[in-house]
Amino acid sequence: MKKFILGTLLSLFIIQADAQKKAPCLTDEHYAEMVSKNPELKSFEDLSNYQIRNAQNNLRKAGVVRYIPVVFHVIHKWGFENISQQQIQDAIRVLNEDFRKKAGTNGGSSTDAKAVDMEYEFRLAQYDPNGNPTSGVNRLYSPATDNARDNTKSLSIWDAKKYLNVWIVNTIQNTTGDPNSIVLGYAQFPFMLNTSANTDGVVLRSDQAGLIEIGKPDQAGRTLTHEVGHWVGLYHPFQGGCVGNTSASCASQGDQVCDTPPVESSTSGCPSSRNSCTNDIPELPDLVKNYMDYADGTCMNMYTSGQKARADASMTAFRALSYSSSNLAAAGLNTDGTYKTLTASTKKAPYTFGFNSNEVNGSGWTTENYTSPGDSGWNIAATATFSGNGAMRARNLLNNRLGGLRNAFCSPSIDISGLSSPSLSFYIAYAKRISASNDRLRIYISDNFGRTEELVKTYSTAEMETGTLSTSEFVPSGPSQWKRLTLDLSAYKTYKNCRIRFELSSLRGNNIYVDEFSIAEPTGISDELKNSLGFNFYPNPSNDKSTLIFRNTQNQDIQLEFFDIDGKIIFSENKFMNIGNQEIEINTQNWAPGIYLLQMKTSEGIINHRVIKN
Ligand SMILES: [Ca+2]
Ligand SMILES: [Ca+2]
Ligand SMILES: [Ca+2]
Ligand SMILES: [Zn+2]
Repeated sequence: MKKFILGTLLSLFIIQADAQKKAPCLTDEHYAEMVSKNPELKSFEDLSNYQIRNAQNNLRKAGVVRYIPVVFHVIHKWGFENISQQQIQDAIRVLNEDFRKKAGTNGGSSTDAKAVDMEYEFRLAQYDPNGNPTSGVNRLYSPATDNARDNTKSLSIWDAKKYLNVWIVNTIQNTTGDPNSIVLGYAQFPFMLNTSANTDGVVLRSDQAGLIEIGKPDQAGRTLTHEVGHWVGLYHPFQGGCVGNTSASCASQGDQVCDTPPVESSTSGCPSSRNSCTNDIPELPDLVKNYMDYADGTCMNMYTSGQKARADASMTAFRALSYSSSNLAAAGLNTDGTYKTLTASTKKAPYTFGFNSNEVNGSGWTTENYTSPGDSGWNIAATATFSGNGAMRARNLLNNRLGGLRNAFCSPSIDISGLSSPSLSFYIAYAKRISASNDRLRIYISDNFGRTEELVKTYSTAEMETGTLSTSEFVPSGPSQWKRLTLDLSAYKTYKNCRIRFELSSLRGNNIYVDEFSIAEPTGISDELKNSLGFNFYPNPSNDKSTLIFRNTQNQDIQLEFFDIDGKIIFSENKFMNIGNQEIEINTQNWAPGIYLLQMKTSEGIINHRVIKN
């Protein structure tokens, strides 16, 4: 594919740098393989190109943006290729900036008269094909993340007629014939959707997704821009070499786009000018900065109006469903590209979860271990608990290596909008392994199933530490080696789908445990109030009935409510009570076994109390 010869006296450095990215894109090889399996594809391509050529007059009006729902399938083997949601968001950012020629970016700064806003934008899906909530990212363990090809796609794919599928992988199989090549990505053309829907989409190396974390700066995140260029119907400008060089042939030869001059072979680096074909009429230099050539990502800055017309005709012919309003609605999007407002979660705060075996089924709690399978990531274990028979545990001691390991667990979505000042609390047990242990526990909050999230708090080792430094596995010996941490969530009190994610970033520390999660009105006040009012509820666990006692400080209304694990009120009473010691008998006979939250409101404040029904 690469024909131009570097001058013999050019430095080895340049030759090596060139060898490193000789085949950034495998789309042509992928297509050739598909044709070899199905030779009829070639005539279908010709027919499709004829159709696309003749459809280019019916273009969108400027200002009409097409939005495309996207899903990222992250195929990983517990390595750094299991990239974060934030890095995926960054990949989408670059993609949208390039497709929209956004001001302040490479594309926005292009002064080339041919450069256009493609008017496509991409959105992580909010619902999957079955209508289930999603962060738009689907993680799957498989060794097929190495040397990935189409076999990787079959592990996980959403309806290609409705979503752009992007597979994030560690490495891509190199079938270029050049062992020095590193393949960065490849895509499939729209005209193949009808015949090859189960391989449609983009395969991308994890280090090509965005610019943060493991995203490499050398291609500036634009490998995805290039591959999605193929996905909307564009060829390389060097397709066929110096053909399509006249006004009579430009629409049907080469890249079949007339305002891209023919290019003999792919461009590399960022040459200030290049003119690889001199047979074009009029004779023009190569568009070295075109996103569909192979210049460095930091160099690329434009799609042309001719490319936009071809993409539009291709998309209209083959992918119209993906940006239809019905499809956008199914993916949780409005036609203007904004996200549909979510209905409030059925789980409502006050909410409590104890990680115990009788609570786990249907609880909606998930682990998202990115870099450690098994025990060294988060799992519910009975080894040590603050209460009940389970707690979340990470045997972090086993992660004894330099930092960067990230492992997480997530609450279900909870409607916290009924609380006046929501407060998160949980119990933690943690010890260092060595004095230099420097683990971090980060608390993230999301109101949209984790698609976007905000960092609420980073806990240092000092803030987490409850046990003494030990080089053997830390197991808290009893309640004294646990402590309660609380976080004010008032800033998020409108959240109707509040999801809390605990992310442990390991750095040579010891094991860590979390138990007794709750989101309720501030429970610090509650605990003091319990003491001052002599509050008690017994027996707890309750069998058929229990008694609540407290000292009423004045003649007043007392409001009493019991919530189940989903935050649904199962008992409510508002009662005028006289000053003095009071007892209220609660009949729990008909309650399902499980965890309940008792909430008592007096003029002094709110008491939250966890109740167990046997
Ligand atoms: Ca051309
Ligand atoms: Ca030329
Ligand atoms: Ca527990
Ligand atoms: Zn390509």
